[in-house]
Amino acid sequence: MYIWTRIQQLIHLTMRIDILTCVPNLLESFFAHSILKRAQQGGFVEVNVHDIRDYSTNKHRTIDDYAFGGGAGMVMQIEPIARCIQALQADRNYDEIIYLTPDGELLQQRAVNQLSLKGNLILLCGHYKGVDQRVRDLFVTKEISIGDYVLSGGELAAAVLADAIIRLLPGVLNDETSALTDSFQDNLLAPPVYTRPADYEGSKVPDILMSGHEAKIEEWRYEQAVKRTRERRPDLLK
Ligand code: 6GU
Repeated sequence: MYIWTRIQQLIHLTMRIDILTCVPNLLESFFAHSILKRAQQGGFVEVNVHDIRDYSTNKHRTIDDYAFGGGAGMVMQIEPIARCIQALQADRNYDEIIYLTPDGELLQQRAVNQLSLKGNLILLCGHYKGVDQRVRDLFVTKEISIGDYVLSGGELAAAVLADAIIRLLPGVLNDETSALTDSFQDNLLAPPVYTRPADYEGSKVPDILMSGHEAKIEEWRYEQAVKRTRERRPDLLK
C-alpha cells in the first residue's frame, strides 16, 4: 500500500462505502475502472461490496421468501441483511445506512454534496419486491431513488450514487475546480464546450472562445448556461 494511502486512512480522510447486494458481480467491475478505480488507488475512498448470500444460514444460501399476506414476488429477509450490517457496525460507526428504492427521496446534487462530507456509508441494494419493511424500520437511515422509473434492482442506483459522491471527494478529479462547474452545482446546466479542430467542415467554434479574453469568455459561458437552463430546465431557475 502506498504510504500516502495509509496516511489518509489513518487521519480518516478516506471515505468508506460498503455496498450490500445479492449480485456482487454487477458492481465489482463498475468500481474497477476509470475514475472510481483511481479514487480507490489514491486512497480517497475504499469501496467494499458484500454478498448478502454470505450471511444466509441455509445450505442453499437463500435470502428471500414469499410475502406474508400473499401476492406475487419474493421479499428479501431481514436476518441475512441484519447480520451483514451488524458485522460491519462491529468494526466502525456508519453515518448513514442508505436503502436504494424507487419509493425513496429523489436524488439531487444537494444530497450528493452532503453525503460526500460523510465518513462511512452503507448502501443497501434491494431486489425482487424489495426488503422486509423491518429492515427499513430498524436499520435504514435514508432512502434514495435515482428517478421516476423502475429498475430491476438497486445495484445500478447504488453505482450511480457512489459515482456521484466519489467524484466530489477532494483530489479525485484532476482539476479540482471541474466539479464546481458541473451542471446543477449552481442550479444551472453546464455551457457548451469545444475542442480542436476549430473548424469542422465549416462548422466553427464560437469566436469568443478563441479570443483569449478570459473575462468575456466567463461572461459568455454564464450566458450560455442560463440560456440552456431556461430552454431545457426552466424549473431549475425558480
Ligand atoms: Cl433506487 N431502485 C430500483 N429498483 N429502481 C429504481 C431506483 C432504485 N431508483 C429509480 N428506480
